[in-house]
Amino acid sequence: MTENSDKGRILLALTGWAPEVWIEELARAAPDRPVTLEPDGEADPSIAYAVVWKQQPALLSKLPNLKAIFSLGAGVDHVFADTDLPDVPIVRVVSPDLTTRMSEYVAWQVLDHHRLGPRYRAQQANRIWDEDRDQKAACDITVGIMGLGELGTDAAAKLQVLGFAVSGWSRTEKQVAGVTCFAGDDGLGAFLASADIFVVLLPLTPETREILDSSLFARMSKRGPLGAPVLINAGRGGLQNEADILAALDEGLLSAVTLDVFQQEPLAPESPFWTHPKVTLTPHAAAASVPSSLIKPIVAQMDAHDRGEKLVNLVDRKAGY
Ligand code: NDP
Ligand code: OXD
Repeated sequence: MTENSDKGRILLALTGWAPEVWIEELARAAPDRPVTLEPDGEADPSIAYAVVWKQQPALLSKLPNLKAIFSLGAGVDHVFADTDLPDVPIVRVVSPDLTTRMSEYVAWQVLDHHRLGPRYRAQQANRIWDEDRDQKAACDITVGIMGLGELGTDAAAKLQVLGFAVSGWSRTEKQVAGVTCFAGDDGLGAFLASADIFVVLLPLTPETREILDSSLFARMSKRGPLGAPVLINAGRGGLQNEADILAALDEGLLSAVTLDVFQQEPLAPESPFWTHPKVTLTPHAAAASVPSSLIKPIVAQMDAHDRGEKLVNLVDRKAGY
């Protein structure tokens, strides 16, 4: 990893992910762009681009010739956790592979709650044969999606194919086929009253931090066929107030939750979420970033940028996503 290149080097900065497969994929896609692996590369003038998942703070701002930062996640809160960021464009992941994986996860979890998966698994564990003869139809259930972006709109389309009614909530006004759309603070109350199962696909920003709290749960509809609402959070752990979720489950304000993301990851062994009977959890596994799907488009963007073309999937720094 010492050779030079006219195109400049790529800094690969990863926390918690094994680097080998990313290095291999970069070498395949960009043989003319040598890779430096963090923590090497400090202040290296030959580094042109950074490809990051939770980079070390204050590293990128020291690179004098950095042209852009590529996030290996769709979410970019991990990039902004570094408060000393250079003023270069930030590009995030928008990928059919990642989107498909997320919609699979959403469909899986919505169907699991709808078809009483947690209840029947508990019955199986206790050898109880007890069919619920009142199983609702999908069309009797409204799924409310918080975040109608790349992931939310695809999930909305696929849930409709399964027969669910879908509503959605976004920051700005949107029109999404077949979806009853609400936006902003003004639309939040009506949105919360509109659904039975809530799927959270929001980015973590200063506006959305701990938005999933007792006051929000109290505003969710309890008139639907499921009684108390179900919450599925595959966005970010920072969106949720975890003590409030546990209290809401115990008080019956929520009937069940699926959580893929947590305030602290990995989840601490002593967390009550592991064993709570109304909690289904997965280890931030809803939609993985896969090197063979993501690296080629990232390198294509580097090449396009070097030719003077516009970058796409840019992060809006002011909005924070
Ligand atoms: P997008 O940026 O495409 O969409 C974000 C959506 O959230 C938009 O509809 C946006 O509104 C809305 N939003 C943002 N801020 C607010 C707010 N304050 N109030 C209401 N709505 C708001 O993101 P993606 O769909 O690509 O990804 C969403 C998130 O999913 C990521 O940020 C990441 O955190 C998470 N994720 C989790 C994964 C996992 O494995 N668990 C994998 C991949 C992503 P508007 O349309 O008006 O801009
Ligand atoms: C992402 C993630 O943001 O994997 O893409 O969480």
